[in-house]
Amino acid sequence: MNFKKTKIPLYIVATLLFGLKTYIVYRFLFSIELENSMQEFILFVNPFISAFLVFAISVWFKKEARQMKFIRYSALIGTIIIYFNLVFYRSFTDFITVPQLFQASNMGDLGGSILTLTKPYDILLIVDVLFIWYLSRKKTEVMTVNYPRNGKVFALAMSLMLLAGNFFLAEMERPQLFTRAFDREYIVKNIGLFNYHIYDIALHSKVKSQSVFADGNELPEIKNFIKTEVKSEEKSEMFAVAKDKNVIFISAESVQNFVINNKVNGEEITPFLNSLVKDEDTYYFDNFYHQTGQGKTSDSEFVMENSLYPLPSGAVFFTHGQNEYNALPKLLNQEGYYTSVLHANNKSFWNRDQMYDSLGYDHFYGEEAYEATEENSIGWGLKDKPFFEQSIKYLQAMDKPFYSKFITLTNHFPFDISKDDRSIEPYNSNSNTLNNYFPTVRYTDEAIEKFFQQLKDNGLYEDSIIIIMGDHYGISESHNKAMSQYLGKEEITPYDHIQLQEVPFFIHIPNNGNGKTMSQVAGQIDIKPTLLSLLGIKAENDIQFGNRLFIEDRKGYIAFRNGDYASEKYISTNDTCYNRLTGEVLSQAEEQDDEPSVEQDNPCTEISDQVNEELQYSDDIVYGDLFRFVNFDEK
Ligand code: GP9
Ligand code: MN
Repeated sequence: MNFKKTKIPLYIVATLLFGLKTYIVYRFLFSIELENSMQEFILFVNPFISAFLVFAISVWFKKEARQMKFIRYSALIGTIIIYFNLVFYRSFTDFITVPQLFQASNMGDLGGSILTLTKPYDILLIVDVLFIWYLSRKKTEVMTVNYPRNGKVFALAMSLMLLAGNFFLAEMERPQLFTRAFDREYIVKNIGLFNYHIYDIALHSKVKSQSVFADGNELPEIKNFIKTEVKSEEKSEMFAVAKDKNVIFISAESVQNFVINNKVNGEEITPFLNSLVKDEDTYYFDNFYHQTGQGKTSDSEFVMENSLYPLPSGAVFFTHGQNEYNALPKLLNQEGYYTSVLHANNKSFWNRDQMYDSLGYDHFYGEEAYEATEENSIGWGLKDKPFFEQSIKYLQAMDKPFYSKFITLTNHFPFDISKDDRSIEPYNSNSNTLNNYFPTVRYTDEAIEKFFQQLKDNGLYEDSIIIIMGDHYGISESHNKAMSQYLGKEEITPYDHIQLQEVPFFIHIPNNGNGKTMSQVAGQIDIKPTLLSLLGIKAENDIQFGNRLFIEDRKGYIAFRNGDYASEKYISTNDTCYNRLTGEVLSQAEEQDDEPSVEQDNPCTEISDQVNEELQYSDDIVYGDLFRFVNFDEK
């Protein structure tokens, strides 16, 4: 490149000024949590990269005036975007999303309070814009560039390389940042506000385009399937046993069923949950599976409250938070329940703030409803014991009956716990994850025990039923070696892997007296119909894929998101059909000459076909947002 005079191109100056401003805003005006120096670094570089990406486009304009105009207006529009996000953030502790932009009520509220949400120093946001504006008008001579073609291509290549570098760092810091998409704050933190908006627009255009052609004519077929294959007319003896009782639902983070009635280093892992197994007021399901996909906790919430399946990829909470649902909180609201979620984490995590509105929740007690200090927090935040303790006052103040969902946090990967909180010692294997899992599971067990006591002490126990569910696995396949050592097995086979997807499920009904262990195959999909039945709510028009757990006439299988399943007789996984009770291989697809052989007499095939049909129908409902065409109140 030949430059006649030394020039400082405006697009570079603008990049530095605007980038610096954006960084200051991220760092000091949004409260973005930074956990390590890598995150600090990414947050520092991404504003400059984003700014360069836009301003460098200017080199393609031939006319000086056009170049300057482009830079001026880009800086102005960028600043307006920052400002609106800032105002929105001050009100919702979240970043603007496309659907929120079109949600009149949200924006209406904001419009009214925009002045109160603006701080005097916000005016400083315009300083760099004014300066860029000034330079672009007065110093055109030195500021414009007139690159030959290869110079322009160089600027473009540079932009793309920087962007790729940014994405690479982000992916390293947060694997599956985009496919799992768990939190807007993470996305903004890693790729910046502007790239986040582009991502958000792309996501919602995709979601919209999938639902825009749906017109509800798929519904009769789906309803017919549910009528013939899923629902049952059988009366349940348990119908209405908990009528008008409060429902306290505990989603126990990462607690798997293998810890129940099991020991580590000779010590019981979950003495309290074990005592519930024997308790006469408790129904314990010992063949109960989680059915989550990539959306982890949020998927488990979705399955259990809708009795629909999560999605094959991504988290449905994130991608379809604006759909219409006929969820448990909504149905309970109609019956006069006050519905809420209590979870001491940031509200935008898993897009919960939006999704909980769509599910019909009255209130979400998030991070800010709790007092978290350095002493009472660990890992992901507030520890489970103070979490339950601080929640009691909210339960006391609630209108009765209430439905309250508690989501615990301490037993989350990487299973951190301080020595003081540790009642049992870690296991000893090559996996620190598995080793540390046991003491944190025990901590959660103790937290739940204390919570039972607090409910009793505060007069909340007698009128409530308490449900405890493990949300999903805590120990992934990568720890199979350590797991086989712990379980005393030679290896973890695909059959064992499916059995390890069992999570504990308890229904505790004070003064019931008939509690027992129930061993039918059950899963999170069954919770909604079961709970409605216990509360004496019929919801006859509901469209859902689960069964009531206290009747005999059931589907008899639990489908997993990938098409595997566990039925009363079989487990189907990895192209193999197993006897569920013995683990014996009944049929295996053999691959010969790269062609799968025709399977003969595979006893698993029949249910497999039905599982796939069912998953497809559930996906049709979610992708097509089909419930907008259903009137669930119709008699
Ligand atoms: C986050 C908590 C954990 O709020 O629910 O989510 P997970 O990583 O288990 O899905
Ligand atoms: Mn979880």
